[in-house]
Amino acid sequence: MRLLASLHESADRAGVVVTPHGSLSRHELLGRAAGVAASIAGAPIVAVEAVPALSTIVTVTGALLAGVPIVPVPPDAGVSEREHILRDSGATLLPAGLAAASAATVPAEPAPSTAALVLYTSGTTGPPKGVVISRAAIAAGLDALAGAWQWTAEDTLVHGLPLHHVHGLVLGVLGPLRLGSGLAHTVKPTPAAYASTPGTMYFGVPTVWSRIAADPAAARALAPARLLVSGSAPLPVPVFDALAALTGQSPVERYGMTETLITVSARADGERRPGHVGTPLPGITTRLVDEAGAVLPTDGETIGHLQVKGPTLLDGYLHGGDVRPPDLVDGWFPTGDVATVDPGGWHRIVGRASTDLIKTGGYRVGAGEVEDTLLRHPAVHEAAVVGVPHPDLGEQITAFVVADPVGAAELIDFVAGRLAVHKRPRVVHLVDSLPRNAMGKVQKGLLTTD
Ligand code: MLC
Ligand code: AMP
Repeated sequence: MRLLASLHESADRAGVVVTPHGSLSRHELLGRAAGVAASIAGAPIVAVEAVPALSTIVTVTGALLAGVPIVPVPPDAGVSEREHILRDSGATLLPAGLAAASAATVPAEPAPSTAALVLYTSGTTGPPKGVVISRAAIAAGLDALAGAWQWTAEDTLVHGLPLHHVHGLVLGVLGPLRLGSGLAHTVKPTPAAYASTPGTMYFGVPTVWSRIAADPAAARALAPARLLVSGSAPLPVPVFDALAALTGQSPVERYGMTETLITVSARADGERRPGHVGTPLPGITTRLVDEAGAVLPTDGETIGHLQVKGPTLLDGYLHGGDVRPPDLVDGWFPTGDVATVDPGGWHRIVGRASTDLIKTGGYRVGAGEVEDTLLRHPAVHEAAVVGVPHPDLGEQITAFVVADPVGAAELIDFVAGRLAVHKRPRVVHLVDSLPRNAMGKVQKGLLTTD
């Protein structure tokens, strides 16, 4: 089956991909994407400015038709992050509105093992790394979700998530294009936009759901939907409960990573358990291990490092033009998350093993890259960045800085201008010194915001 099967197989439907600024039928999308494919055929790798617009969807679809790996560049990326992504990937940046003429000839389907996407994502230190994801992984991941969520061509998916991550792009765009559902992209994931856009499935990160839960009229407008899906970060139990009360249905939670796609989920026809992310999707196996790698019991209480195995795993990280395979342990990918699993297979994500990976508004941000950027400001001598629990964002990026006299706003703008805007610290504490241990390492646990 072709990766974007519905584009080739489904009967056309008017306005199958819709944004507030326009719409495309499947036929129009296929023609325009085939035009893009013809204009980039043979390129080793391309990049696109992933603005939330039809043009991005056309360009990504064209690259997938051509079998050319594509790097979606965050549209709010500052100079340093943009330069890093383009230099590291070696990709040519195509304009979002690549003015290619429509074409009638669709290229032959590339091999399933071909790289489809390179998604840049943060590690604990250093600049973001390019995660290489194959067509086969995307196909397997979407088919597993189709089963778990009973996601069919009868559905209309609504979301307004960014188009440079797994959630908004792989699930939120490639899902409808493979499975045949409609897609309404609201450009921004606001409560008002979701409430005014009819659909059967709504995707959001917990920050989106928490804002909807705080807007009862908007939440009630989603009552007719078939599925409200939350992922990318922990959904607070009070938000789960508020959504259930206001919409008459409990949200479906699912868990995943850029490197693994979605691996664990609640099912459309099954239980939805607050504070839990569900059971492994078909084809995925999971296990908990201790620090030494010994397998731990799945008794619902024992906390261990979560590892996953299956067909949705990354090919590797892009490195100097090569794909460096991930550090798998006998085929198991170490997620970096700590979890419990109960005898029925229900997973509860307890947190991350490292405090240096922050999840803010559903975005993954490495403390190291924010610290490195702050240190490039001439007034800054030392910097330590942490994620502080936050009711709206999950975690709020908070910086502790030893510096010559400088305003917090200047440092925030300095980071926002160099990295993606959402990587900016929302709060900067100017301090006399950072707490360090005898080895000179910053003791982040001792940083307090009082
Ligand atoms: C603010 N802005 C600035 C600025 N401060 N611009 C420049 N300099 C500054 N100092 C601007 C921003 O550009 C933006 O402009 C506006 O202010 C608001 O920005 P914000 O405050 O950062 O937005 P916020 O409301 O906090 O966003 C919340 C959110 C967002 C939920 C909408 O965090 C979001 O879209 N999250 C989704 C993340 C996601 O998709 N993650 C999936 C990862 S995949 P403007 O013009 O834009 O309004 C994954 C796998 C899986 O995790 O399991 O799914
Ligand atoms: P990213 O690579 O940006 O996709 O981030 C992946 C990380 O997001 C995971 O390692 C988890 O820490 C977190 N995550 C994703 N989904 C969930 C979820 N449903 N609950 C808790 N954490 C999640």
